[in-house]
Amino acid sequence: MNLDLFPSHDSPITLPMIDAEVTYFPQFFDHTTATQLFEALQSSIAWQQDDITIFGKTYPQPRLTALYANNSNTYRYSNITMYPKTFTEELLYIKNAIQNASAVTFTSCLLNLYRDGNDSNGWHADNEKELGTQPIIASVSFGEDRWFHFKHKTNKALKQKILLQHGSLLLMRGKTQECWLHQIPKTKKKVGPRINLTFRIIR
Ligand SMILES: O=C(O)CCC(=O)C(=O)O
Repeated sequence: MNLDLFPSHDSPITLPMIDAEVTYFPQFFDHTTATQLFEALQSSIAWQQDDITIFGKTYPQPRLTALYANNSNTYRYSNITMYPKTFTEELLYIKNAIQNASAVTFTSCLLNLYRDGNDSNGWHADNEKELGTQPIIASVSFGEDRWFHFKHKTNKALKQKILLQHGSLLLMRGKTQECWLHQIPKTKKKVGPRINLTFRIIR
């Protein structure tokens, strides 16, 4: 199965995936609000570029990142330890909006800034032990549209991809992180910056 989703309407879409619970809200924030939030985040967030070590080789991470939270819990992945800063006004506004929609209270937000089509996020699952079992991840996108790919961990025939649009929300729950990997691939298309926020519960 390889259904490419390119939503053209505003109501939530449940992605047709087994072993997963993924819902996409194309226009969670309206265009004007999303643009204001994108611009505010681009300038107010303390963006950093870390080195990552994969299979013993060290590279600059192909995007900028930041971690914000309402506790001091760190987040470790790919040999990086991130230390959170306190939520900003804009982050609290976004967090409240997604908490109202999802009925989940998040502690932390990992942000990614993809500067252009060369920036990417390789295949992974959000399954670090500090996220607990069956983590709920609320992923908000602002700026340039980018494709988000899923592949099933054991059944190679199962794939899915969805275009993450300006102002959208993607909610991942249940067995999604246990059974699927996801990525934001590089693109050869000339694209501008995109900011992604993944709200999580980090204990
Ligand atoms: O940029 C995205 O939409 C994905 C971000 C992501 O997978 C992550 O931060 O773990």
